[in-house]
Order: sequence, then C-alpha cells, then structure tokens
Amino acid sequence: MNKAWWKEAVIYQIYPRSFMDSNGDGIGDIPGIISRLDYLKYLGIDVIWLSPVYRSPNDDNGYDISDYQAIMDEFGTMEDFDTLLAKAHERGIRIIMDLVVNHTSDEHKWFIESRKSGNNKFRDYYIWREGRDAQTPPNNWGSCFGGSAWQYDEETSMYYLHLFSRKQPDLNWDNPDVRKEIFDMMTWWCDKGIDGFRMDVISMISKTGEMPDGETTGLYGDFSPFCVHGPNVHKYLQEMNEKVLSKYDIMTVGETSGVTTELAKQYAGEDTHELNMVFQFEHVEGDGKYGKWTDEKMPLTTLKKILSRWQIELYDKAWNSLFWDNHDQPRAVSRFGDDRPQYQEISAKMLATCLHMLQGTPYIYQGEELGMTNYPFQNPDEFRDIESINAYEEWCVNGTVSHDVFWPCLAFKSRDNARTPVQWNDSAHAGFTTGTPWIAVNPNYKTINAKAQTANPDSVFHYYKKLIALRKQYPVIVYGKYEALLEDSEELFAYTRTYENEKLLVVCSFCDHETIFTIPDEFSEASCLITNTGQEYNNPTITLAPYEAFVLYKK
Ligand code: TEU
Ligand code: CA
Repeated sequence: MNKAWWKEAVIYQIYPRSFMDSNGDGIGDIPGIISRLDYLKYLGIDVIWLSPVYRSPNDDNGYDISDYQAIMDEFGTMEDFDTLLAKAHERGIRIIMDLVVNHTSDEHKWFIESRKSGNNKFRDYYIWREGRDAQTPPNNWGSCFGGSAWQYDEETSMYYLHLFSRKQPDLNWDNPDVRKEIFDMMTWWCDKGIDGFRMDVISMISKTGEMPDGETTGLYGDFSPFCVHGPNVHKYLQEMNEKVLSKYDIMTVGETSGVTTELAKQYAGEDTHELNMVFQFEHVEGDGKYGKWTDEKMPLTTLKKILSRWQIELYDKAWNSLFWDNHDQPRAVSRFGDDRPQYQEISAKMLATCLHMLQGTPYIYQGEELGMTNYPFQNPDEFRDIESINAYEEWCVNGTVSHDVFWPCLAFKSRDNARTPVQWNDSAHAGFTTGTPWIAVNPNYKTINAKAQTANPDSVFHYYKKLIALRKQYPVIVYGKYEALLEDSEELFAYTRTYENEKLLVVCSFCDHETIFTIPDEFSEASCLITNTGQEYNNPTITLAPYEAFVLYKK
C-alpha cells in the first residue's frame, strides 16, 4: 500500500467564527487562531482544515464567497492569514483551505455582472433558465435550505439555480471560463504555500443538461439525480488534478454527500488522479424523521455495518476519511455517545478510541477533543444557522408538524450545536471572547474547558493526545487491515487491525450498562495500548463498564 503524509496525519477542523476571538467583537478571527497554535501543537495534530475565511456576506457563515482572494473583514487581513500559515508551518502544522466552488455568493463580482443582462461574458458563469411562467420556476427542485432551488431575477426575468441559499448561486462548471477562473485561484493559493483543500459539495459541480422535475419529498422535488455525481464530475476533477493539484505536494478531501463506496473508489482511488480521499455521509445521514431532522440515535448495528463496509470495500483501493463531527453535524458525544454528566467523559473517550483505531485519516472537529456536547436550545431565536432557522419556518410555522414534535428533532441535529464557541476556560464566555459572543456559549463550559483538561492527565484532551501519539508509533493503526467482530451486537463495536506481524484488538462499549467480553486466545498475552477505565485485561472474560473502550496490541 502506498504511504503518504496525509494517510499518517490527524486533521483538526477549525470553524473560525467560533474558535477564538482576539479583538472583543464576539466573532472568532485569524489572530485568535494564531494565539491557539501552541494548544494545537500540544494536542499533536498535523493538519488544520480551515473552514472558509474568504470575503463573504455570511449568509451561510462564509460558505457564500464574494472574493476568493481576500479575507473576510471580521476574520482579519491577508497579512494575518500569511502570519497564520507561517506560524503553523514553524510548528510543523500544515493548513488546508476550504474550497467552496460549487457556488459563489450573489455578491461576487461574477454574479453581479452575470445578472445584468442575458448576453454578457459572465452570464454563463451561472445557471439561468426561463421559468415555466413568471411565477413558476423551471422545475420543482427544492434547496437544501428550504424553498425552491430557483430564484426569479427581475433584471432579466429569468431564474437562477441555487442548491443552497438564494444568496449562493450555483456556478456553471460546464463553462471552461469558470473552470479556468477556479483553477487560477487555486494555483494562487497553492503558490502562497497552503497544503491542500477540503472541497465543499464537490460532487455537485456537474449538472445534467436536462433539468426535469425531481421526485417530490415533502414540498419540493429532489435535485440529486440531476446535480449530484453528474456526468462530468470526474472529468472536471481530473482536469483540476492535471492543471493544479498534481503540481504541488498537497492533500485533498472531497465533501461528497451521497457518495457510495463504488463512487469513492473513483473520486479517491489510488490511481484515478482525482482526490486523495472523500467524506462519506452514510453514518451521519439517513437517520431523519422529517427530512434530516430527528431526535433518534442510529442503532449500533446500523452504524457498524456502514463503517465496516467502508473499511472493507476501500481497503487498498482508496483512502478513508474518519469523522464523527464537523460544523454541519451535532456534537458526537450527544449523538453517538452519552452526554449525561456521568457518561459524557468516558463516552467521549470511547468514541475517540473507536474512530481513531479505524483505517483512514481521522478528523477532529474543534472542541471534540474536549468532549464538548450539544447546546440546550430552548427556542428558535437562539439559532444563527440559516438551515435551522429556515427548517423551523418550513416544517413548523408554514408546515404541518407541531412545535412539540419537531423541536426535539431540530434541537438535536441543528448545525448550531457544533458552532457554539470553543470552551477555553471557566471565565466569562469560556474565554472565547471579552465581548458578546455571536452565538451563546454552552453553559457547561464551567466544567468542560481546555484549561481544566490540559492540566488533567485523565481528561478527554489528554486521551486524544495519547491516541494521536499512538498513531505515530504503531504503523498497524494507519495501514492495518480491518476485520469486524461481534457484528450482531447492539452493545459492542469490536474489530481487529492487522499489518505485517502486528495486530490490534479494539473493543468499544456503546451502551450505558455493564457488558461481558471474552478476549480471543490470540490476544491472551497482548499488551494494552490504551483504555478509558484503566482496568487490566489479563483474564479471558472481562466485565466492561458502560462506554468502556480498550485496545490490545500483539506482535
Ligand atoms: O455542506 C453540504 C451539505 O450537504 C450540507 O447541507 C450538509 O449535508 C447538511 O448541512 C447536513 O445537515 C457544505 C458545507 O459543509 C455547509 O456548511 C454549507 O452550508 C454547504 O455545503 C453549502 O456551502
Ligand atoms: Ca474577533
């Protein structure tokens, strides 16, 4: 199996708005990130995935870009960015940027020009279509953020496509001028010395020519058969690879919602010359009751089946990314673990063990290393995320689902659970800002914060630090072949990893009661690499505490 630095790395995602505020305006910023680089170095991470810092009106918190080669005013200046990059590199930390090129902001100069007339140079940078009439869009597609995926524009009496908010018009990737603009911009960033890209909804950049109605799910039609994994997506990624990516020692990870293992082998195959890896979403999607919204946890056997399939089917063909959390998902401890006070810490460590011992590159979302939990949302006014605000409108205010039924689902899965400020210490606003934070701080910051945990060797932080260090020490963790155990257990997630003459046994309890586990004979003389309880594993049959996790190693 080919070796590579990005296969051996641990990647830490920073959502700048909520990471650290340096100037008291209540909004995280680049100087704030710089002030926390030593914390990240101490944790031991190798790469930072920086969510968008480009100029943006923040309709979707930076995922609506109005200038790809300027820094958002609230986050600082290009000089601040250059300082961040240099200081990260000084510490041996790489930085990959969030590339959002399926769409721009409607305040991007390209779109401002495009909407002016039906025949200017920029018109075909976007996707314009005649409506069925002035009141009826070209088809029934719905946007990911509610409402129609088409916005009527008075200027030229036509509709433009926006798969996300109406302020995020989709780019027309079939236009070679668009591809050239994007590739030139990517080259500009690579020449500055960045270390790669996370590519936002990159599986959506190629749309079919025909744009018929989609199957109606809820109020609107489903656009995915016509806009996801489209006819030219691999051609455009191979062109991007040939014209930009292949010229630098960088890494790429594609956000490919809806991707299958078969498609992943094409997007991220060892020799397909597209991307290095992709994010798959099977373990974090498909659990919805009302669209994506739910208050139910995915059964463990379902979760294990999904993750096992990705481990087995990509082995030696493509490279897995591994995550529980990101800025779009609820907090892992609340979703996959147990955020009740007596289980929050031990289940956070269990989840970390389960993920970091799998085959692939692990991603840590800011605050996950502290075991940060979902926020106790009580009403829609507390939301800042366009997706959550619109969903409440669509399902409750204008829709037919009662508040009492829908609220628990919305509060449980809202992206704002991941966007409350990182909890640095137990001072006001958890040390995130000296001003008023743009979104409320989780009230549990008094007990869950970085200052307390960096000082406590038994903390979730130090557990992550140890897992990251183990990855550097044992090649079997990076390159070992995965084999599932106890596939029918609804309580335990157990598996082995084998590489040359090394073997791991990983056992994680996902339940809140004691369980019994029999250690396979071959591990009777094995050593314990890490455990979240400190028990010895010398007897063949052991009783596991709720959420207990351990890793045995033998040579
Ligand atoms: O997310 C793409 C995407 O599919 C999201 O709608 C995600 O699946 C959903 O929110 C999960 O509940 C990317 C970015 O990660 C997201 O923050 C942006 O809002 C979106 O693209 C548009 O750029
Ligand atoms: Ca600030």
